[in-house]
Amino acid sequence: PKPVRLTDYRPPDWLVDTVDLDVRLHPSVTTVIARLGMRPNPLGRHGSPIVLDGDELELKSITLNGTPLGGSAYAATPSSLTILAPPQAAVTLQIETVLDPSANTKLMGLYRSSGTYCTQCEAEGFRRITYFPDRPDVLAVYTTRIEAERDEAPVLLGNGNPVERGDVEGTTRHYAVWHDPWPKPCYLFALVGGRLDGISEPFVTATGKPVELGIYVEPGKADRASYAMDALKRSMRWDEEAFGCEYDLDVFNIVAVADFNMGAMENKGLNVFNDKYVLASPETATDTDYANIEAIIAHEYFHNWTGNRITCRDWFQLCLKEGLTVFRDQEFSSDQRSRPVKRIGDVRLLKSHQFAEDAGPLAHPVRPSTYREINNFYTATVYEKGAEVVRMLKTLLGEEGFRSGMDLYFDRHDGQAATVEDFLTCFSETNSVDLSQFALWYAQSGTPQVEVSGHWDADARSYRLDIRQTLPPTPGQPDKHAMLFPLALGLVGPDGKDMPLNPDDGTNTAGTVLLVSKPEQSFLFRDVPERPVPSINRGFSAPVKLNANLGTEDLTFLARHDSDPFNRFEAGQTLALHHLVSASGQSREGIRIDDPTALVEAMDASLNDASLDPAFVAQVLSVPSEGEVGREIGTDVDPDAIHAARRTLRHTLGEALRPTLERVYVQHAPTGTYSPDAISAGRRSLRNASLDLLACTGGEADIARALTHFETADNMTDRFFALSVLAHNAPDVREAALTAFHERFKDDPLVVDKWLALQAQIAEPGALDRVRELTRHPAFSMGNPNRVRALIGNFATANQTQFHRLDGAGHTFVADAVLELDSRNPQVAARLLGAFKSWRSLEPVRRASAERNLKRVADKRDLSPDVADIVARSLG
Ligand code: HT7
Ligand code: ZN
Repeated sequence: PKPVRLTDYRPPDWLVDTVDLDVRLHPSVTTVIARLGMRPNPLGRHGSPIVLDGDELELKSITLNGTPLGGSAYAATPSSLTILAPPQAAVTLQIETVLDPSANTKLMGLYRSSGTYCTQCEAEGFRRITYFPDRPDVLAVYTTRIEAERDEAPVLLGNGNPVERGDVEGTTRHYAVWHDPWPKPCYLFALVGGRLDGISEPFVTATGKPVELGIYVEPGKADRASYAMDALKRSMRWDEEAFGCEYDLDVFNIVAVADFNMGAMENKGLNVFNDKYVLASPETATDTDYANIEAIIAHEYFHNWTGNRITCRDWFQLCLKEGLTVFRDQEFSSDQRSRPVKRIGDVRLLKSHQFAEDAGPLAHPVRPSTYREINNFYTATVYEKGAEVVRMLKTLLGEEGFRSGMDLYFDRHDGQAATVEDFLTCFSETNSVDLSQFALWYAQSGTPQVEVSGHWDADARSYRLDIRQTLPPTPGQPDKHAMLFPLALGLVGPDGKDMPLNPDDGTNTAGTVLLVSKPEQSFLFRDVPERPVPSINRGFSAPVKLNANLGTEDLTFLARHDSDPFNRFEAGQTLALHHLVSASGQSREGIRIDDPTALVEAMDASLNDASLDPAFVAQVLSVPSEGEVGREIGTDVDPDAIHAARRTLRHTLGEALRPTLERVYVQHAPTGTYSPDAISAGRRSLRNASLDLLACTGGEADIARALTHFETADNMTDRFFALSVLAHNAPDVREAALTAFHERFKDDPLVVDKWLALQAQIAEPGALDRVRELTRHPAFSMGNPNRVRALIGNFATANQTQFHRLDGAGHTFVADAVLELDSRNPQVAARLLGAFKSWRSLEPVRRASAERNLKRVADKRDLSPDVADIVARSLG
């Protein structure tokens, strides 16, 4: 397909005011009759034909203003329908099409998941249901009649409010009518029909309006939906309190389905979820699952305002809803749980996914300027970096300044399809600031590299920070401008306390936040009587790669004393990173920290500090990922060397910290029945991190402890964590434990996914054979995205040594899987291919094998646009 460019945007020529749909569900021949109330757009080109999008549709009939259209009045293909010479006035266009939901393996449009009819329309799936101007700036009011066999689909759900339901006389069929009064783009359309169990609860909004909340799941699983319901109610209340956003319909429904391309979808009043992000019980879900459910339920709910009431003008503006909504869900989770621990987790995710994306051939701006396949832009850059940009805006403007801009945005753009410029204008207006340089964050790709060096002048009692920013070249962007970003700063005195900051006149700060805007800039502080250690980019105030030039001593000091929890954590990570880079024999900087004593002491200090949150200490104990070490090394990366260095370091930590870890393990033993709350989860995470480091030593007693932990666990968090410790560290007991786990949970696909994922991650030469074998296991199916992600996705993204095997067999296996998946589900195939994104940084032998396999994929005839786009950019 031809590239779509942001600069080519034109308003639609025709608008749609109303959509009346009549959907007659049938497993293989579903009929859709769409009645569209349309009119010429005064802002469009006068006299233009009506051009509608379609995809794999079979047209049955068309009428215009009640009159059937003859063959010469329109041109129809499976991918478009053009009404050639429509009157230039309001018209009613009625179109009848048929489609086959059971044959829909792409899981876009209307499909069947385990016998349940459901839809996925974002980004361009509505055109697979009926011919329509499938673009987000066409907003219409929808009324949907859904009809089905009563037995097959007793539950019939649509957008908006229920209006009517009944039996179709003289048949075994019934129907339901739903009306959504809020104009919306077609990507927010949804319907569901199936045999589902549900739970419901009432909610009363801040202004006293009652709302009936419903969560629908597969029969027999309703008892696993209560945590999601609780998270939904907390989200609704939080959005009222934090942003003044109240819900606006009589009902809000969530449906969990087993086959879903992504995590969930924010359809108006009818969110559809991957069941992985709804279903939870202590026996089947881990603490991480609970936290993800809470976050994703919140995220989709928050879209009701940031995405639905105010939507995107075009798909280039995707970050307008996604980045902003991720920021909002992060804030929600921070308020529900520990803010510092949430921040650490979010930054870890950002670094592992987004920094990796920014450093490779798939790098793109938060708001791309061109795309060939929009499905490939639901990325860490649009979502996570997009959220960081909103976070920086808040840091720059302050709590009140940020809220005033948000208030204006909600007020001014309600009911509209908006742009990033519209969003930023609200903040510049309410705060009287020029945000034009800040806007570069939306346009320039790549992670800024920030070099900072500090100089204390004992005589002048002053401290100067010299800052240099560079932005590396990225695809299509060889040269960059300097960015504007907030760099939160502390100067930590020898007593471990923050010194007062006295910026020199002319030093550009807002409180303790430096405003960095030039390629090179210095900041001067007066009245600094002793040499401080600078704590820079506190709370990760800017999404940059920081090099603060701090030595081991200063980093150890910060790891023990920094009052900013994020930087206290980060100092330990930097120590570990330096060690791992040099221990893997790949240091290019000449930094050598072969002796991890400083790191051991810093970790020991945190383990012994009773004032620290256990969840925080658990984070302190985890060393940077193999991917992060590889990125630090940059070129000629040898995953085996990194893996070995990491394994050795963890072994060393386990031995060196043994007495403390053993005590912490005992101290944090469970005290009562399982509860997923943050405090209990934090205790479990520290206990499990201790178990893990001890077991890394391979000691007999340590493995026996892990086995007991596995066998006696009363919840999935502990059971699965112990299983994973055994799988990675105890080859002798691994198989028996894996078999016992499978035997116990074999009827639960979401738990079987954990079992598949774990085996895919074992960093041993047998992993590929094991994964191959598991693709033939009855539990595995190429048709279910969760299964594919669990087994093949984890092999490709979370098993660096085996995916990047020296003999190239890992690459060949994943490329083969991509080719097989491509004709079935291009979106899932394209995402899997994204695992090759860092291939250019590998050492030559592995790099050659990755390139060979990418070229093999590229050479396949009739590749989907999704895979063709990823492979072309990866090789480009
Ligand atoms: N807005 C939703 C994105 C989404 C999606 C995109 C493409 C293909 C399938 C999809 N399912 C959901 C989810 C979200 O970010 O909130
Ligand atoms: Zn979203």
